[in-house]
Amino acid sequence: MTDYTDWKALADKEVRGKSLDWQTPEGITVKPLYTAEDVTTDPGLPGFAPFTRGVRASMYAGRPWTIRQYAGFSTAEESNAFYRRNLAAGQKGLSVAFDLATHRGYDSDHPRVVGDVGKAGVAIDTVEDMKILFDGIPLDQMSVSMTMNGAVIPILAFFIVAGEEQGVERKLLDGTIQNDILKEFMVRNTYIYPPEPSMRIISDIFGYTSREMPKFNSISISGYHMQEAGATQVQELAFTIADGMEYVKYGVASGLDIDKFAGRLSFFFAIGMNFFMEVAKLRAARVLWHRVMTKLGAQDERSKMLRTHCQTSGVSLQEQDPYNNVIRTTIEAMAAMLGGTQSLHTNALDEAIALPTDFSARIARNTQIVIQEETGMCNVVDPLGGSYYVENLTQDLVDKAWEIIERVEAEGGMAKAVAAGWPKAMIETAAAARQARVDRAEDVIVGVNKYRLGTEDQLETLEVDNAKVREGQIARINAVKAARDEAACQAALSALTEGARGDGNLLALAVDAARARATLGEISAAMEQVFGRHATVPTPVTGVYAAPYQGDARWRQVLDGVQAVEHRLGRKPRMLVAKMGQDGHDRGANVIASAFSDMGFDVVSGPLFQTPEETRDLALDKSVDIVGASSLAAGHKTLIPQLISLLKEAGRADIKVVAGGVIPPQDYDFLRDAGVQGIYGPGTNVVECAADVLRLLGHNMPPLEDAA
Ligand code: MLC
Ligand code: 5AD
Repeated sequence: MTDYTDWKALADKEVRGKSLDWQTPEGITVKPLYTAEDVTTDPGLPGFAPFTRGVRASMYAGRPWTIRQYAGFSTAEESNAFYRRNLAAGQKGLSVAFDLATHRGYDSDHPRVVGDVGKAGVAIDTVEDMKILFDGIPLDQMSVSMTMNGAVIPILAFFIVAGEEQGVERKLLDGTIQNDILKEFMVRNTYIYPPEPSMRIISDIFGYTSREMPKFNSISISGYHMQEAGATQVQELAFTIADGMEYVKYGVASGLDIDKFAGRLSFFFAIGMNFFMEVAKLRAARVLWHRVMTKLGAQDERSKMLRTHCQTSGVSLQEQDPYNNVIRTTIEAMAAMLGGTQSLHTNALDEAIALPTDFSARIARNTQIVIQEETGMCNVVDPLGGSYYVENLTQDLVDKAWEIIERVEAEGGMAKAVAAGWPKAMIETAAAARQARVDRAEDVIVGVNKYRLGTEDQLETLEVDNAKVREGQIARINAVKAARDEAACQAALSALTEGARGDGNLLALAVDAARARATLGEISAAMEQVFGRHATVPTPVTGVYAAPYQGDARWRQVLDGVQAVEHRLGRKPRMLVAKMGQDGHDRGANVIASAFSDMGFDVVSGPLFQTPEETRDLALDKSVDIVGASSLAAGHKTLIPQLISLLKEAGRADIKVVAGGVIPPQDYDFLRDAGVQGIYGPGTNVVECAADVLRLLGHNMPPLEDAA
């Protein structure tokens, strides 16, 4: 009988003793071979605790996962038409993407949101918009997910009232609200209120929905955005489960019976390119949730069952050679279904540049339909169950995540950990390390740092005319305000403010205000009067990006360049990393701030959510040489030219402005004409970006070829 030792000897001979172990960013050593000896736990059977192999006995053989594509742009009319076309073509559930003005509790006529209306999602200001969004879509038959966290009270209230006015009873409303604020403070940044009132809002929603809306999933506890921000799979897993624990504790502390609401908690994970790790992550998540819910005293097995939505990873998709994205998304979709997801969004191939078009949305949707209807993959439950590697990884992930969860618990739970800031710092450290591995081509990305094309074809992308959407929204807000019973509306808003001051159920009070045609901005403001608005200052990590570059010739050239500029100026070159508008995606801005400060720049990390005027003031106040505007939510054509004009008016046309982020190549000429001096899209090597900035600052930077 041959055994592992025989295999090891043979393999060593084949590779002449070279180690074949793979160190993953999670700190897991993956071996080249797994055997029965590596499996120490029995995964049990699907449909039974701890649900390692799936939450349903029959899984997809009984009913495939829900094809639920996240979408929304421009107006309610346009998004409604897009939903209907998608449903007719085989999509099974809806998932609404709101614009950033809506997320942050501002009506479309608010001066802070000029660049954001209708851009990254659909603009919703009143119940009337919500009714149009679901026109012809029966809310008792179609399950609807809504990604809303900041303005969760008005949006859920509008949804309930839209249902009511469609003739659908609350108890029949089926769907999910994201309602996960802890990860907003950590990574996604669409918070409105400070943490404490935000947590109360969640308990109020649990209370209301568990009483009134038994089919509705009251939260979607999300790790997705953590992975997008750079978290490793272990971090994503641990912090998501720990967030879930925190919500359950708050719910119980507010007087709810755990088994009355826990069965309607749901989850949301990202599925990236590390295929087996992602499969194992979903299995590990179910084991962990079963463990923590047992610990928290749940009795009903349904309360301990982790049901999840997944989305393939946006950050894994590239602007360069974008048809490769179809391949990536297919692999990720397979990992999600082999991990046992309940619902799935597959990203579109134009992800890195714009929102999906009808064409790219069709390919994305069909990726799932082909798996479900052509491959036979759904006919067997958990086909990877019993794989030595997958079972071993599942256990490893459970153990590694548990260590972090125990740390969170020892420090008093996730709300405290988030306030202390260490989970965010841990994720940003992982993000900076990943960026360095990509820039050094240690982590290969086909078409970006290897096999890059000489010339790229341009994709046709979706463009939203936000000025036009805004005008239309303002007209509708004014019409709603003109037609409503003003006294009744103001009374409902005052009652909401009083409820916020006391302990009224905020959702119940907001439903009254929504019926009285209060706007989203008014409902948000009624609570803001009591709760205030939350703000944070970015604190980028240092030293992580630089570490692997020690001894690198190009790195040295850039450091020398920075020093030469410093010598000339008599101080370090100073750059403001600016985030304007309601775009809270800050991974890129934080990575740039970290890397540039590692290279010797004096970096000013601007706060999130600035107006162009505020950015100008900061640039002047700190006397920066250059402003790097980071834009990932399509506000670039409005906000960056405004900033340049304001700097000119202030007599500081010498301050250079560059732009980075999700910017379609079609917009480059427009931005250059407006005075933008450098544009750095997705896939930019950060060291080369710095080299370019040094050129702008007058340094005679040698080309990359000379660094060898
Ligand atoms: C399922 N069912 C079965 C079955 N499989 N019944 C018998 N046999 C089987 N094999 C039943 C279920 O029990 C359920 O009924 C019903 O069918 C629906 O199945 P489900 O599995 O619950 O699916 P679904 O309704 O799609 O719900 C999935 C979910 C939910 C629980 C994960 O929360 C959800 O849809 N989440 C989506 C979240 C989302 O889209 N987020 C987008 C984020 S984008 P019953 O009666 O038991 O309920 C984002 C990006 C950004 O965040 O940053 O902006
Ligand atoms: N429509 C479609 N997909 C969207 N995403 C974000 N906004 C939209 C939208 N309006 C997707 C992208 C992004 C992820 C967070 O969600 O894939 O990376």
